[in-house]
Amino acid sequence: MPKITGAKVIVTSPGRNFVTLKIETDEGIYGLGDATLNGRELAVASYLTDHVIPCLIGRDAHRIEDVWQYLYKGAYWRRGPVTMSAIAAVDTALWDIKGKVAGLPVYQLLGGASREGVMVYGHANGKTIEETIDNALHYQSLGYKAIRLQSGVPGLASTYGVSKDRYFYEPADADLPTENLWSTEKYLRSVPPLFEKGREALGWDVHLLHDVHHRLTPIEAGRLGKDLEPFRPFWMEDAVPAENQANFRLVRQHTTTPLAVGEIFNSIWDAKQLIEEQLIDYIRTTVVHAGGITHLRRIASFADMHNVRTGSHGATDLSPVCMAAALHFDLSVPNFGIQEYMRHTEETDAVFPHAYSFEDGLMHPGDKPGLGVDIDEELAAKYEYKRAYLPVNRLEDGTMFHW
Ligand code: GCO
Ligand code: MG
Repeated sequence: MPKITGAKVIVTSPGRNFVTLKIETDEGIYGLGDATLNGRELAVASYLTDHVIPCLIGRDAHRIEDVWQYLYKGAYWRRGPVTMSAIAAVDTALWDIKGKVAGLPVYQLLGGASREGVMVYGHANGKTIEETIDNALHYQSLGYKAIRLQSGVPGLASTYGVSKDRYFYEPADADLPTENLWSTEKYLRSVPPLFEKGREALGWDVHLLHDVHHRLTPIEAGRLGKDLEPFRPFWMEDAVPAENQANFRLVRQHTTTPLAVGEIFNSIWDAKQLIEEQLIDYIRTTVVHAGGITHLRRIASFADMHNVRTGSHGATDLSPVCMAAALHFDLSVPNFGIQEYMRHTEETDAVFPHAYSFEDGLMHPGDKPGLGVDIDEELAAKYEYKRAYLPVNRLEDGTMFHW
C-alpha cells in the first residue's frame, strides 16, 4: 500500500489565485487536488495545512472512502465550503495517486468511459446583444455545441457575466470588492431579445444557456423562464437563491425551461429536496467545492434516480486540477448532462500542464495514469498570491443585493 509521507499546499497566482494540495507517498508517487475557493483561498489553505495534513501522515493512500469519512465525520463540524473544499482536495489527490499506482486514467477506475467525449459549453458575453452574438458566433466556429449567452443590461454600467476582456471572464477583479448596481426590471427586459437574436444568428442546432446568478424571486424567475421558452434554452441557471430549496417549486410551476443550480452547494444535503422533488434538471456541484470525486459520485447517483443530470461548474476559478478531475467524472457518470468550460489563460496552463483536450465541442481527460495533470512548482513559485475579491451588488437605491 502507498503510505502518505507528506503533503503540502501550493498557493500560486498565474493570472488568478489557485490553491493546490500535493500529497506524497513512500512509493515516490504523488497526487494533486484543487482546493481553490474564490475570494477565500487562504482559509482553505490554512484548514488544510493546520488541521488536515497532520491527520494524513502515515495513512494508506488507497483508502479513499475511509479518509473521506474520517475528515467529514471526524471534524465534528460538518459541511460548509471551506471544509468541503479541503476534503475535496484530499479526495482528488488520492484518486490521482490510485490511478498512477494502477497505471490507469481515473475514469477507468470510475467504471470506464460512458461516452466518447464530454459536451462542454463556452461563455459568450458582451456589453451589447450584438457583441455577445458576435462572440457566440466565434465559439460556434470553434466547434462548440453549447454556448452560454450573457449580455450587458441597458441602463446598468456593469453586470455579472460581462467581462472587460472579450474571451476571458474574470469576476474576482479587485483588491477590495467592486460594487455593481442592479435593476431586476431592466434585466428582465433585456434577456428575451438576447435569446431571440441569438436564435436568429446561431440557428437551432446549438444549445443556448443563461445564468441568472441567483438574482430573481421565484415568481420573477417563472416569468423569465416562460419568456425564454420559445427559444428553447438548454437551461436557466441559478434562477433564484437556493438556500431555501422550496423556492424552486414556484419556478417549476410556471415554466418548462430546464433549471440548473448548485455551483455554490457543497454537499448532497444542499440539493436533497431539489433532486427528490424533481425541482431541477441539472445539478451543478463540482469536484472542488462539493467534497471531491467521491462525494460528487454520490450526488450523481442520487440525481440519476430522479432524472436529474449533471452540469458541473467549470469557471476559471476552478483550477486545471479540478477541470481534469471533472472530466474523468463526466466521462464515466451515466447521467452526464454537460460540463462548463471556461478556458484558462496561457500562464495558468503553463503552471498546470495537462492531458485534457478539446475537439469539436467535446472534451476528453486523456489517458495518462491518474488525473493527467501536473504542477510546475518552480513556475508556480514565481506568481505570488494576490488578494482578489468577487464583486458585491446593490440595488439602485443602495440596498445590498445578491451578486
Ligand atoms: C459560472 C459561475 C461563475 C461564478 C464564479 C464565482 O456559472 O461560471 O456563476 O462565473 O460567478 O465561479 O467564483
Ligand atoms: Mg453560474
